[in-house]
Amino acid sequence: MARTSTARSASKPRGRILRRVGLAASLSIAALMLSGCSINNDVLRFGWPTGVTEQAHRMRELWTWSCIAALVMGVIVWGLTFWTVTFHRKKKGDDEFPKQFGYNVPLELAYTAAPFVIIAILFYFTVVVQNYVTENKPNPDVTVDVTAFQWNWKFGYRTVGTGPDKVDLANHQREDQLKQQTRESVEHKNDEGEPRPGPIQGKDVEDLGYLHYDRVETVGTSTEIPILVVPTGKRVQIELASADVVHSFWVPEFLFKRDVMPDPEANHQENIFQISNIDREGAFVGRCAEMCGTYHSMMNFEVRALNPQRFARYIELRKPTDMGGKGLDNASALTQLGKEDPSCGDLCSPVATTTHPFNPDRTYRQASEDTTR
Ligand SMILES: [Cu+2]
Repeated sequence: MARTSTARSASKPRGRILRRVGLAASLSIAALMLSGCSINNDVLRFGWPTGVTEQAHRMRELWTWSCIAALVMGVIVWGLTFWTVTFHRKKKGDDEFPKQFGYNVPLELAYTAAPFVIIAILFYFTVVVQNYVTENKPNPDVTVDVTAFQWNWKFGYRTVGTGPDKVDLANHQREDQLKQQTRESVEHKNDEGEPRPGPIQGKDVEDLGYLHYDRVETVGTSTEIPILVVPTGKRVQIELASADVVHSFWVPEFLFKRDVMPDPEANHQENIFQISNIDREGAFVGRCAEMCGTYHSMMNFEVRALNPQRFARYIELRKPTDMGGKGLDNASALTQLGKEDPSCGDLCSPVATTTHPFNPDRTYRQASEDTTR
């Protein structure tokens, strides 16, 4: 009898504590949910870097909601742990252990099933976002060829515009020529005069007939960082290929990188991806993210996002004269654009503003802060 009344009197403050803890937890969750309308703030980024593409924003939302889900689970687990160690400990003077819950089948089934449900939910949303990020839609506004080589980049415009305004800038003549040449020069014959398979998927390493060439190209050198100019607010398709070893195209602000393989088709690689929308003008550094040899660390480039009007003018300035353009190179076109549109400022700088050429002298030994850029 005495024991029951003690338990009843103890249950009052205990109930109050539990109610307060419950209230605090639901208030915090409600605060998080309400701020979900604008979850793009520093706290709810949970350390996620700032991206500039729609794809990057979708990945960040997945990260934010995953963190919130993990925190909710954390609060529940911490709450249960706290509740157990506080209210279900062996009391002083008690001869027996508190009630034990070992081998409680429904309970054990529940906490075995719960993690699977959580994994299934996380998996579902991950697949949804991943499908969005890797989705390629027909008729992108701009198609860019990216060719990686030891140790720099070549950017070319394959098509610009859509529908009747679409301009084909591919250099088909050069591509056909190259295919013909490489086929002739690399044809291997065995002693009986029959074709002999080469070392890469039956092709010779010298067979570069898969590479794309365009009539407007920007090639990086050891003294010039290549700049890839693209429009904001437009769907940009990027087609990757390497002229030698495996490289990787990485623009940190896109929060996306993809390996750049030689002969992607023969290597069964999906070498095409799209950026549905770059949401602001700016200069963004790009890097090779695959260890590709001696000067790998120097394989930087810059993405310059310009508004569609500026981009259209840039393409006009760069287009070959026989296509009605001015036939300027990248630096001259940007300089000219800056002259015509002084408000362009650094966006029209003829040289990269986010990184600079490295010293390719292998005997150069002086450490400098610059090497970290
Ligand atoms: Cu590389």
